[in-house]
Amino acid sequence: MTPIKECLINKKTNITPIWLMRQAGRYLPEFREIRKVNTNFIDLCLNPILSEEITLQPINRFGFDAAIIFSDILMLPYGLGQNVEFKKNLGPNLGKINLDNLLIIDENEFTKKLSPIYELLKNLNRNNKLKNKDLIGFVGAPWTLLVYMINRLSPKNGLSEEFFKDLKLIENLLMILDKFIKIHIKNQINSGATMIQIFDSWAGLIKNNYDEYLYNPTSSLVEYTKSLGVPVICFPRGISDYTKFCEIVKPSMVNIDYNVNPKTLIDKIDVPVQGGLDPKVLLTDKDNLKSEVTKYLEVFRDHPYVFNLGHGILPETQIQMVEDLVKIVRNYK
Ligand code: 1CP
Repeated sequence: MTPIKECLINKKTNITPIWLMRQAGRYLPEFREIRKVNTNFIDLCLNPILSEEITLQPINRFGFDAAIIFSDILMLPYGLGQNVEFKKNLGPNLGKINLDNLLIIDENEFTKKLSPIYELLKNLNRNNKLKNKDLIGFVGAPWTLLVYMINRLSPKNGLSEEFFKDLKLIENLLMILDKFIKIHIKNQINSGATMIQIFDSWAGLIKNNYDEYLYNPTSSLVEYTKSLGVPVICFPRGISDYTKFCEIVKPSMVNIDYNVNPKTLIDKIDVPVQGGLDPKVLLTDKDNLKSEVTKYLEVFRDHPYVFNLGHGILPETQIQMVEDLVKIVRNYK
């Protein structure tokens, strides 16, 4: 059994498994090399040879306990026919949506468009490089995908009133997303994903209507993934009440963000926990890293815990700090 599965199933806590969100990415010189000559990000995600190489880069370097496939949450709107581009210094830039087209897209067409992602998973399973490690597939949560699909840009500066002006569109999109996110989850599992993570990176922007935008749509995906016999990790970044979230949504494990105080959470949470460390700590020094990492390890000493960050690793992170991090976690007794 993989270390993370042991942690989830046997609640064994004497070793702490580790992997990092965005571990395959811009902080790695070997990733930047590939990226330099592959300027179209979507094409890179649809290239199973290169995306396999990128997925394995952090595994080969650091020996993490899980590989997360190199892909993006915005491949789903791409699969639905929405134009998706990544622009330098701007981030994602999506095209206008056409609801009539979205309502008639069928499962086969969608699966065909995203087939290189499923091929990537099959190839990773074939080459045995992930012995005793999990292979994590992922999706964006309905709310976060809705935000990108309607806003068409990163909502870094928040959402305007304008965003909610067409409630019928929101309702229809949530229905379409529930259907196609499930198809994407099923396809990833059938191709060899041993775990699914649901990224709700913009959950913190939900101000009311938690049932409609957070609890109901996420519960539907969690229930579905569990029915396929695969554990599901939720990352509802920025919400104020992780305890309530876990009680309602019942994920196999929850990834906390760096604003959560682990000390106050620990007494109120029953599910296994992942993550928490502020990625900015990796931009400081080794002594500070050690004391911050140890805080999490101590608090979760008797609780099933997978080491990870409270959001993705930052592009400016030094390799040495990641090496030190892995050592600190591995040597903790
Ligand atoms: O070179 C580059 O400029 C590309 C940077 C990059 C990378 C490496 C993007 C653009 N996406 C990815 C890969 C990626 N994205 C992975 C696989 C790699 C890994 O995790 O090891 C995953 C899981 C994601 C997930 C993702 N994409 C999320 C959820 C996690 C999070 O960080 O909150 C989100 C919000 C996206 C959208 C996205 N993709 C890329 C950008 C710049 C953004 C937008 C971020 C924003 O709105 O500010």
